[in-house]
Amino acid sequence: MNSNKFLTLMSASLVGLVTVAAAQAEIIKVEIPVIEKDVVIDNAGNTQPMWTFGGEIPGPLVRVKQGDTVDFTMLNDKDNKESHSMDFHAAVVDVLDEFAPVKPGKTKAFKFQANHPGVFIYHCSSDAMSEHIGRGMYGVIIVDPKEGYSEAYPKPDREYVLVQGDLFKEGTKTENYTKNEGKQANLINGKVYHYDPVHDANASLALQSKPGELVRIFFVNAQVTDSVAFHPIAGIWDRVYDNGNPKNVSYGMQTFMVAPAHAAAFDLISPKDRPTNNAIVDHQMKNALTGAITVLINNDEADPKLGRDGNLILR
Ligand SMILES: [Cu+2]
Repeated sequence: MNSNKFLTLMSASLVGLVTVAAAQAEIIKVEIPVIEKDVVIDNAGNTQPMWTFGGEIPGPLVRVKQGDTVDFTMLNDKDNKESHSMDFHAAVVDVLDEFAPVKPGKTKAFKFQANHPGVFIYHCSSDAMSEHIGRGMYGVIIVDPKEGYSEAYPKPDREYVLVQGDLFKEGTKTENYTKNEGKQANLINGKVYHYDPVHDANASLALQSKPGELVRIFFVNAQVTDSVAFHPIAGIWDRVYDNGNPKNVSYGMQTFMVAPAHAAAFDLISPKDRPTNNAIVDHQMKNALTGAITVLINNDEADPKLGRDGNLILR
């Protein structure tokens, strides 16, 4: 075979491979408006002026699989006062280009390929980033591994997303957000004691599972400055996947430190033979006792709709 012919055959088979890979990966359109508005921040219905992705804290959950391309568009609502931006931690791009802020009434669009599996924060990175994050501009993107589930990364019975954020006092100045001064409470998925009927009589939600089920919690620390010491009281993390990547696994963990703007996936398996409850806390008590406690109820009456079919962030 002459070398030209060989090269032609080689490139033909490479094209074939590329086509097969491309057929599996998808382009996922994600459109999120930025809205500055009063948001309910506790179970009693109190509100505070916040800045949001999509009108809620955290913003909408984005879920893609490894290799997919995210085709993202952000509209900074014309009634807003601030410039805003989008920083996807799952993206490898140019901070001065894709993550640049846009003024009210303007749109920002960019694409990126999600090449690393895991759970990642997204947040606004406009100046001062401390205030934009501190006022609620964050959310979660899950990039499922291209291999799917395996012995190393078993299919869970239920999945939940928990995002811990700060609640600063209304009227906090920009420089105080940066110094972490004026923090009033902790938000779990946007509300103080959101899923804790033990500490808050107004709480109407808790995480639920049946005894023996594998519950996977995608946890994101969206606080401006504080780390989170993530611990399931009356349980042990069966496995922790740092950054949510199945290759970064630790077994039998009690407490796992999650840095600001970091995330991990946590597997919890309750006893099969009895109903139990867990209090999932930030074991830094200054945070737990100001809102960062989540109750997981394990019993046979668990609602089959919770933690399934895309219902990962209970609102
Ligand atoms: Cu912003």
